[in-house]
Amino acid sequence: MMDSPQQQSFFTDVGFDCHQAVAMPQATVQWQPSWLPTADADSLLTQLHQHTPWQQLPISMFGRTVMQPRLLAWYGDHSYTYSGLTLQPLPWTPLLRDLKARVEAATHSRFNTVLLNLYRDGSDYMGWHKDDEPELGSHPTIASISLGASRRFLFRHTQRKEKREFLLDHGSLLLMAGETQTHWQHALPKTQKPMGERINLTFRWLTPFTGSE
Ligand SMILES: O=C(O)CCC(=O)C(=O)O
Ligand SMILES: [Mn+2]
Repeated sequence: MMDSPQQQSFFTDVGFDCHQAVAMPQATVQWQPSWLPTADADSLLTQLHQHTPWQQLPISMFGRTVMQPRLLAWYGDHSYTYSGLTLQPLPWTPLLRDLKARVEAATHSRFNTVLLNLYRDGSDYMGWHKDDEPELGSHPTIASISLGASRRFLFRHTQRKEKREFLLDHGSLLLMAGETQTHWQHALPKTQKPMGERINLTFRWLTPFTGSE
């Protein structure tokens, strides 16, 4: 389905590109700190904070059901199933559709869904995982935008003793592509430091099952 043309953008037209490659074996990662101009990042943070129907949802882990240590919202064209949970999509808002177009232009990729995570403070976190659900395909391209408090984001290789660390600042763009999800896990650890809110958006391309494969 084609996107409807945007009459007016929510964002400053700065024509940026995401091309700062990070040297990581068996991974394709690009990183652009302060990708969004501060005024755009500020406005996006305020609007998403206020207008998103944030939910705290349970997750199955090792046979137990616990609440996820963050709030989330799922938007786009398809439902998403992970760790025993199926998220039904909310319809694209003009703001998210506009941001998607910006991210697509900067990363030369296409996305049909976005996961929003709200980390209320330093005790909200995301544990070690790969984004390797079958609907994402074998080499998913995932574009991650961060807003609000800067948080540490870690990668660890699944075979080698290698780690990488990024400080995901307000307005930054991190792109994970190629074999990244095959060979590396990532996490957003807890912190005891006093920490404000952070919103993260991960744009993804999902190919839903047809049930006939
Ligand atoms: O909040 C982040 O930066 C990471 C989020 C993440 O890894 C995910 O939603 O799969
Ligand atoms: Mn992830």
